[in-house]
Amino acid sequence: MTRTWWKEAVIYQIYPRSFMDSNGDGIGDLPGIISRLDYLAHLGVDVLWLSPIFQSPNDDNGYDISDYEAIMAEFGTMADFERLLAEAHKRGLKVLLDIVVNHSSDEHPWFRQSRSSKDNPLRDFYFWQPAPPNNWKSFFGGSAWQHDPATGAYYLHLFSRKQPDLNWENPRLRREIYRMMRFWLDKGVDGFRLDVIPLISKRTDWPDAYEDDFLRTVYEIYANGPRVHEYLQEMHREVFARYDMMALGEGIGVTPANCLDYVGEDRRELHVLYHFDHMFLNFGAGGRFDPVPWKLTDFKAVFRRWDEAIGEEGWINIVLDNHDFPRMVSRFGNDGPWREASAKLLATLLLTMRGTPCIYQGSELGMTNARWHRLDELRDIEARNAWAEWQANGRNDVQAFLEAASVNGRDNARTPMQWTDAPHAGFTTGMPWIKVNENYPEVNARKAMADADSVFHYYRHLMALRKAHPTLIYGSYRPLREDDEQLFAYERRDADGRYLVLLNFGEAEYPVEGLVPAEHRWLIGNYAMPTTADEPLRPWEARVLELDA
Ligand code: ISL
Ligand code: CA
Repeated sequence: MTRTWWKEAVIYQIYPRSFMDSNGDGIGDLPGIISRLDYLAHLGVDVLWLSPIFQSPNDDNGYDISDYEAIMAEFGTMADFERLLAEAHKRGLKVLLDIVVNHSSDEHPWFRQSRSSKDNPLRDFYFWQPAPPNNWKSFFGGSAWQHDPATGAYYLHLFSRKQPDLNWENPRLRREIYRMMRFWLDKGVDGFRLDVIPLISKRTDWPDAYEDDFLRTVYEIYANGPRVHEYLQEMHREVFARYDMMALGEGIGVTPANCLDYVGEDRRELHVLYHFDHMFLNFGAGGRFDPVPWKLTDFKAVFRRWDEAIGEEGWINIVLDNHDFPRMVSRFGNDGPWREASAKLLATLLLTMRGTPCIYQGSELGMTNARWHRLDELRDIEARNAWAEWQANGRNDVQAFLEAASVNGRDNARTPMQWTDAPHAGFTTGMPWIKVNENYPEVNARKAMADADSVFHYYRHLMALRKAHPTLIYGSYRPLREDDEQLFAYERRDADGRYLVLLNFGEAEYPVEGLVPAEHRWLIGNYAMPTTADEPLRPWEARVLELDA
């Protein structure tokens, strides 16, 4: 297997709107990020992934781009971006931009022209139909086809009405996109995170979707379209192959069966992608606002299946949360009495699995889901639309909806970064665009940095350990006790070393007899070093041991 920087790196995802506000307007911005680069360098991450920073009317917080080559005015200027890039590079941090090319904003000049008349030269930069050709639904609720009065036709939008899907069948559109990508790479950015990239090729025979199974529709109808690999190979040739860069795909709809088609080293498509199988585990039939319990055995099986599928031939990301999902400690850990222990346990998983880890901002502090008490606290278009849909279906129980949003809503991960115990967690001197999590006096960066036992310092130690023991990066993955509902255990191994990771997903002690060989060295853990090899795992204990080869 080839060794590359993007396999060894740890990525840190910044959601710029909620990271740091420099001018008191309540919205995070690029100068705010610059002011925190020393913090990020101290944490010890290698690559920053910035959620979209391009000009946008913010129907979906920047995932609706109206100019791919301009900076969102609220975030700053191109000069600010160039300074951010230079200052990041000075500290050895690389920068990935989040490029959204499955769709644009309806305010993009391309769409303005496209919608203006049927014979406009840009008409088929988007998908127009005289009437909806199928029953497709949008990710954000309602039909995926929107009537447009200017020409009396319908356009496709898999996300919001303000996010019309781009028509990749059009070679001129593809050329424009590759040119735009080179524009950023020529400026010195180190790669891209490619939003919903498996969706760019559409089934233009327009088959019907499964009425009652949206996720199945995503996997089988929206994603992995007939020309997706042709487009990605072209993109690789026209863009990726010309730079030393990282192309990270958001792998929505990709499965273990087809993942190597995207990231197999011989394919010359993407370098790496992240998948969703464990992220959808607690989605019920009604999606994220219909949460259901998840089981550790199912969670572990996802990691095993993906590792087996990727093998030595490709590479994936390891992701436990991001701006689209609840906070990992609230979801997979325990955000009550065991918040710090379980946040560290999840950090251990994230940083000792095979794959390039993505840390989402604030997880290094053990930030938790917010509680949503009122509808008007919610900001996410997905949540607002979902509530409208509940009502349209005669469900008017506000409390039940807020309960579901508190478990699974995307706003949970979008509350401002908690820097200090000052008002608004030190994120802004003004009024934050979304409420701050109430626990900021307890959970904040200043406090964590001053406490040698904090989640923050545990992340630092783990990242240093990962660099010092490359087996934790490249070594094979062998799961143990796969049927156990409390223990997540595995070995990482190659010619250079052998490691055992033990993770107790629960409050009860877990006996380790039969798991730990007598000869071993304790490397790191979220409790004091055990005094005997057989000491049971304590509540939410994580232990990483080095074994004899
Ligand atoms: O959050 C989801 C819907 O329930 C996810 O399925 C999400 O829509 C999917 O992962 C795609 O996400 C990406 O594209 C969206 C944007 O809203 C998300 O923030 C982005 O990560 C549209 O651009
Ligand atoms: Ca600001």
